[in-house]
Amino acid sequence: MGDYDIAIIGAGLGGVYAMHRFTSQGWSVVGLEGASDVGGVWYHNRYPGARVDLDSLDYCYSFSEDVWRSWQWRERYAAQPELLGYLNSVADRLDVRRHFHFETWLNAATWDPARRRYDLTTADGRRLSCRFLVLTTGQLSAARKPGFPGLDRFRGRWVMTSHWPQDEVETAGKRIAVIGTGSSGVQTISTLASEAEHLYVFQRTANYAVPAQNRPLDGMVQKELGDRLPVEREQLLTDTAGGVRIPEPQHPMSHYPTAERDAMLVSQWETGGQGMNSVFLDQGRDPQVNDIVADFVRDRIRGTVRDPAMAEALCPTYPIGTRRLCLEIGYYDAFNQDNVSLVDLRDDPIVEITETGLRTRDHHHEVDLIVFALGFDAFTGAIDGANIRNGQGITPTDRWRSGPRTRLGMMTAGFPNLFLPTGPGSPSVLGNLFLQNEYSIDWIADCIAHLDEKRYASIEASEAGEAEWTAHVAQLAQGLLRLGIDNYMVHVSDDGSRTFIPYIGGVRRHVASMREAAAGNYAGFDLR
Ligand code: N01
Repeated sequence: MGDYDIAIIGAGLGGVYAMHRFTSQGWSVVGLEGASDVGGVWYHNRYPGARVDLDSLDYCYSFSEDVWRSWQWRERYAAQPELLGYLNSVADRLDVRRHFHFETWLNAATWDPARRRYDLTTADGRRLSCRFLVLTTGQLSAARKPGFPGLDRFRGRWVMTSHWPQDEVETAGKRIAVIGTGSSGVQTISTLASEAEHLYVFQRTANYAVPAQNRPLDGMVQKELGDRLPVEREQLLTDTAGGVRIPEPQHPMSHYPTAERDAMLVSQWETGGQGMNSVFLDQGRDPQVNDIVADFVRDRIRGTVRDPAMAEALCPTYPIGTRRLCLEIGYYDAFNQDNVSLVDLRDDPIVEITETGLRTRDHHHEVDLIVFALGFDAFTGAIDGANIRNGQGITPTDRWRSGPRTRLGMMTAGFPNLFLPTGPGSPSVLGNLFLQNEYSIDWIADCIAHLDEKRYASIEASEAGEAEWTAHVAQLAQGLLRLGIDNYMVHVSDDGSRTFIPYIGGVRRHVASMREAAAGNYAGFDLR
C-alpha cells in the first residue's frame, strides 16, 4: 500500500479531522478504517434511541466557520442519524474520504528502530509503513462482547448496541431482552419500550438518569455562535472544564441556604443535561453533599415509577456522578407500562441463555431478540486491538499494569512517533471529544512540523516526563468519590490499587499544559 508520512487509524470524528489537518499540511497520509465508511462511534452505535448526551452546539467541529455554517443542528441533543449525516457531510466537504481505506483492519504495527518507521499489516495481508502513527480509534470503541453460556444455541436474534447491524432489526411486536443499563441501555430501553410486545430489562447496577430536556434548536442561536466562533472556541479551550457551555459550580453546597440549594437542584433538573454532576463545587468529593444531590434524583425516580418495589430497584445506591450520568427521555416512564418488566440481576442473576430465551436463577424469560448493551473495553481495548509493538516487541499497555502512563495523554514512553489523542491522562471522556480531538490533532501537526523543521526523526515521551504527568493526573484525582466506584474510568491493578484514567484537571489545564510543552521545545519529550 506504500510508505507514508502519517497513518491515521479510525475514521471517526477524530480521524476525519486528522485527515483534513494533516493533508492540508502537505504530508502523505493514509487512513485505515474497519467499517465501510466514516463515522466511528456514530457509524456503529445505530441502535434505536442513540443520541448524543452533550449539546449539539458543543458536540461538533468548531475549527472552521465554513464547516460550522454548512450544517444546521435540529435538536439540542442530536440523534445518531443526524450525527452520522453530519460526519458524512463534513467528510465530503473536506474531501478526506479518498485518503481512507475502508473495511481495512489494522492487524499489527511494529516500530523499526533502524528505519525509524512503523511497519503496518492489515487483516487482509496488505503492508504499508509510516513515520507517525496516530490512533484516532476512540476510547469507547472496542465492544465488551457477551460471554453468557448458551448464546450459541439461542434460536432468536441477538445484537449489540455498540455494533448495531446495518440491516433492519425487527423490534415491533417482539419479545425483547435488553441487558445493560448504562447510557446505551437507557436510551435503547426508552425507545424499544414503545415498540416491543414485551421488554425485559436486565439490570445489574441501577444508574442515575436525569432528563435530557431535549428540544428543537433555534437556528438563530447557532448563527450567532458562528458569528463569533473563534472567540467562542478559544473560550472553550482556555476557560472550561469540559470544553462545553455548561455552567460550572461556583461554591460548595454549604455556601447556600437550604431553600436556595433546593431551588438550584430543581432548576438544574428543569434545565436538563450533564449539569446535575456539577451543581455544587464539593459534590464530587464530599459524600454528604453528594448524598443530598443523589437523594434529590432518587426522589424523582420514586415520584415517576408507580410500582414502589420497581422504583426502589431503579434507585442507584452509589454516589451520583461517580459513573457517567445517563440522560433520559422517557426512561423511568417506560417502567409504568404493562409491557415492561425489570429483572434485578442482584436478586436473580443470569445463569444461561437457552434456545428460546434467558434463564436467571429463578425464572426463564422467553424472548425473540436479545440486545446486549454491555459497554466497552474502554481506553485500552482499541490500543490493544491495534497490536502496536516497539523495538523491544512490547505493546503500550504492557507497561500499564498499574495504570495507564502517558505524557499529557498524548504519548507513552518507549513508543516513538505514536500519538494517542484523547487518550488516558487527557480529559477524554469527561468532556467534548470534538474539541479535544481538534486541539490534540493541531498539537500533533505543529509537533510534526517542528520535528521536520529542526530535522528530528522522532519524538517520544521521556520516562521523566511521563512519570511527572502520570503523578499529576493521579494527584488531582485523589479524594474523588468516583475513584472508589468501579466503572470504566477507573483502572484497578492486581494489587487492588486504583487509578482514575482520564485527567480531572479539565480542558483548560490540559490545553495550557499542551501549549506550555510545545512552547518549551516539547518539554517532557525526547526528540531524536
Ligand atoms: O456502557 P456502560 P454504555 N451482566 O459501561 C452492564 C458513552 N455513550 O455503552 O454497571 C449484566 O456504561 C453493566 O452493568 P454494571 C458514554 O460515555 C454515550 O451504556 O457493570 N450486565 C452496565 O449496566 C457512556 O458512559 C452515549 O453492573 C452487564 C452496562 O452493561 C459510555 O459510552 C450513548 C454485564 C454497560 O454500561 C458507555 O455506555 C451511549 C454482565 N455480564 C454510550 N456486563 C451518548 O449519549 C456489563 N453489564 C452520547
